[in-house]
Amino acid sequence: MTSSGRAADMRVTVLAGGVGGARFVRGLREALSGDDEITLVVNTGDDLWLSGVRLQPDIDSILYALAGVNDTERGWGRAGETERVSAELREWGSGWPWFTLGDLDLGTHLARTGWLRDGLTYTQIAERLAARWPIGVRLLPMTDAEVDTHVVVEDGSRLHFQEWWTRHRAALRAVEFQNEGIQDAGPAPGVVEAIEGADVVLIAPSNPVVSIGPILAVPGIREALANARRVVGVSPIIGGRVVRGMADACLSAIGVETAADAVARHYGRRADGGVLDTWMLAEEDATLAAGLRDEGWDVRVEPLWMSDLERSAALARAALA
Ligand code: FO1
Repeated sequence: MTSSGRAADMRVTVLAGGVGGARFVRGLREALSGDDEITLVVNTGDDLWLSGVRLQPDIDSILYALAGVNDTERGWGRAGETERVSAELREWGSGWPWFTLGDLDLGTHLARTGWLRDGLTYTQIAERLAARWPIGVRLLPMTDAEVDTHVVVEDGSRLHFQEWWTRHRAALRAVEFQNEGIQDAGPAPGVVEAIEGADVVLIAPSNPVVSIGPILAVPGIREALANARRVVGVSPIIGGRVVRGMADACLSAIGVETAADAVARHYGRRADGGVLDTWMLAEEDATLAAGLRDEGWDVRVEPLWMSDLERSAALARAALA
């Protein structure tokens, strides 16, 4: 038995985006023992080509956070970062002046791009990146295909997701998110097996639209979830507000209210053709539980603030329970 009082050798698969996903997984890693197996299926819908290199922001955010080399202040990139190359790229007019490629972070992008040119897949590259630090989890991209997200805004123009998100801070009213080419993509090798073979699949409190949305949109992943043993989702909304990021702008674009029960209904119950068996919502949103229960939902009300590692671990334990 582990310290949490349950049998060892548990297999847990998490569907996750970047920063919120990383916090949740750090807690999960803390809550589980070394005999347990954690597989992360990570969103790659935020990916982009810039100045000739391939960026995978969610993969990198999770990798850096689990390795303990992330910039906790800024929320993305490496700790102790310098920006000499980025300044030089700006002088050349290469890339986007509002988007910074840190020098250490660029090392990751250069390595990845070199491996891509050598013919490696994103799955193989994630494995190589993860081998650098003892991160204690298996990191899988959701797909080996490139499915960069584009955002159609009110005036009909179409921007790369990163331009909408970082340059415009999600302030241009989005009317549609398009994961280019996703209909022809398939789950990366190992993803379906990780979902179907897990004791429990957890949907991290990541952005439901642009982090979890692309993962669920990869053909074959919803089908794998339908065959999973148990699927538990954690609300990214606490007290009617998004915990971080600008998920409210994404939710309103797809006509979903920024509320914990609305996000649950957006994912749907497996019994009704959705993806979840259980929904965890915050104590601050406890009044929403009754309505969901009336609709047949299995709802757990828990403290959801992941303000430190112990609280993240407690949340992970609650999700596993
Ligand atoms: N976010 C910013 O707000 N400004 C940036 O210049 C920026 C650069 C950047 C470079 C690499 C990387 O992996 C992430 C970066 N981010 C930056 C974060 C990123 O745009 C988003 O927060 C995520 O993609 C949304 O999950």
